[in-house]
Amino acid sequence: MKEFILPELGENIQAASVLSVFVKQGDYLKLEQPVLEIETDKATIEVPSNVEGIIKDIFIKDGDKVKVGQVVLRVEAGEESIQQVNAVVVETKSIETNSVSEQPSPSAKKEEVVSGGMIEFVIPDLGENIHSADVLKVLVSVGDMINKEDGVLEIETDKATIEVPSTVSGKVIEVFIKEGDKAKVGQVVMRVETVITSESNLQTKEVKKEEPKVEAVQETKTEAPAKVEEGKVNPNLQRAGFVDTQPDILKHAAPAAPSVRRLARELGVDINNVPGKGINGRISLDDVKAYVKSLNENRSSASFGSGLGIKAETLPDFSKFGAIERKPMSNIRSKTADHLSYAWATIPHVTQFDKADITDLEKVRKGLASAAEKEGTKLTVTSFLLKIISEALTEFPQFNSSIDMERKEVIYKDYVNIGVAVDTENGLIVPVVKSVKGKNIFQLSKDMNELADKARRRKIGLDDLQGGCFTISNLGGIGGTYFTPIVNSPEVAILGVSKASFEPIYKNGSFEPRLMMPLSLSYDHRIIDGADGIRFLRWIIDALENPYRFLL
Ligand code: CAO
Repeated sequence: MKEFILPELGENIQAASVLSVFVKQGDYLKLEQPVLEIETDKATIEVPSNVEGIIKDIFIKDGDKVKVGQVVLRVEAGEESIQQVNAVVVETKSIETNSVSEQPSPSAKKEEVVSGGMIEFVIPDLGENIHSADVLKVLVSVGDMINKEDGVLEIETDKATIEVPSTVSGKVIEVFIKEGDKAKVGQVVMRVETVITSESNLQTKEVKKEEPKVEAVQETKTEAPAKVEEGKVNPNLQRAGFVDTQPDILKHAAPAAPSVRRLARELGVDINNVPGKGINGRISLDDVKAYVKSLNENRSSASFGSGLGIKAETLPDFSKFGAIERKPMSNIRSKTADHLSYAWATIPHVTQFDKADITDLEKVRKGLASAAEKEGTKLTVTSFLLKIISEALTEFPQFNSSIDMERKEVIYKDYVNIGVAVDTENGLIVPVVKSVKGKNIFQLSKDMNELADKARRRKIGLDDLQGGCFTISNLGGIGGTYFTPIVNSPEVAILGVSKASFEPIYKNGSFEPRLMMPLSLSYDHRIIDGADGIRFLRWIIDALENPYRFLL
């Protein structure tokens, strides 16, 4: 038996709090394997083992205070351990032989059960149409003990960099490939002196249940230690010992190299939750990093409402200054707060201001009033804007796009759906008028009024709120001059419309009273440049100022 005691932790540090115990009774503990995570006054430290063997007793648990020199755990190591491990292997071998000879099953035949068998590990199938790859790194050397799923090579195909995991456990006897080589699928990478395959482990367990043959163990005990030097732990057998002593975490472990597990542990993520993108779901360092990144993104976007992922400042006690009343935020308000905070924080906004002379448009609108009435609707400035903007989006496709920064791609849309901000008693709602492109101005007006009505009566469906390409926010029915609308992410632009009013405009050598409507176009500067911004806005203004030409 060997004891693992808490080592010196540094000057003046006599004790620490145990944050996590990584091992449990029955685990096979390896040298350097992390045993504890502890917290001292100065830091959080992972304490590695300096003993090796099967853990028999653990004397501390999470939350304990542990002192330097205190016994943490006891392992059965050295001779005792070897013998126990040998017994497992020998027993395995003898029973295996029995069972195969008595009942030759197909699965038994394909076993490479015995320790000491040689196996060649070849480059596995790398996917459709991939026949070879460049070897970036060889992760094993002659003499290494490797486990199934340990990384053997890092290779680069046309499509990705992949870590190739071992399908065998054992000692590496020869390596035939080196860094910089071009390796072909099926090419021999290394020769391994095998220990026990996972299939054989399963079979062994089954057979052992039926026939716990003690004599067989003793009878063959002399054969198996052939590979063990006296007094020394045969690494092959240590691995074999994992048959029954391997910690659960390794038995059902997600496929990942120790370095990858270490990184996951250091970053505080459960490796079993990390989606592996390698062969057979193998997890690479990049997969762990990508997973942590996605967690962070989700975390910060989840807290946008409370301040963009930045720690919120503590609010003062307002009641010190006068009477107050606290009311819960409505669902719409809280969702709007989150969404707008996200858009504001992630989109580099530019807002371009200009004015449209809608004097003639107003004449057209009034001229079409009775026709609109016959159609069962009423035309407003917003109806015209819907029609004009649908054409503008076709003319300027970058305004009808979304950005995928993860993949560094721009998504261009062939369809045109336009959201219209509606002021309701319950807050701002943006229903989306669908398939604007094919519809005439009366139909658009009808659609918009129905949606606005539904929104105000709280009858809007989820589908009515989705799929927008661009948003119009018209505050002109209420008032105001200019404002800076926030782009309705993942769209890339929004048109703010303010109240039209008569202004003296210098035209044909004299001032004329013209109905001028202020426009504020906000856009995402990542995809739209300033020049395009003003071109787009001027195109809309030109259409508003020449309604006959536009409508015809
Ligand atoms: N300048 C001058 N007059 C305007 C105008 C403008 N920019 N916009 C609308 N009008 C006129 C209309 O033409 C209509 O005139 P008539 O009474 O002569 O027919 C009148 O004002 C009322 O229009 P409306 O507001 O009822 O209809 P609309 O189709 O123009 O707008 C809607 C519909 C849903 C956009 C509007 O009702 C609304 O809710 N606006 C608020 C949007 C909002 O809250 N935006 C802020 C988002 S960010 O916080």
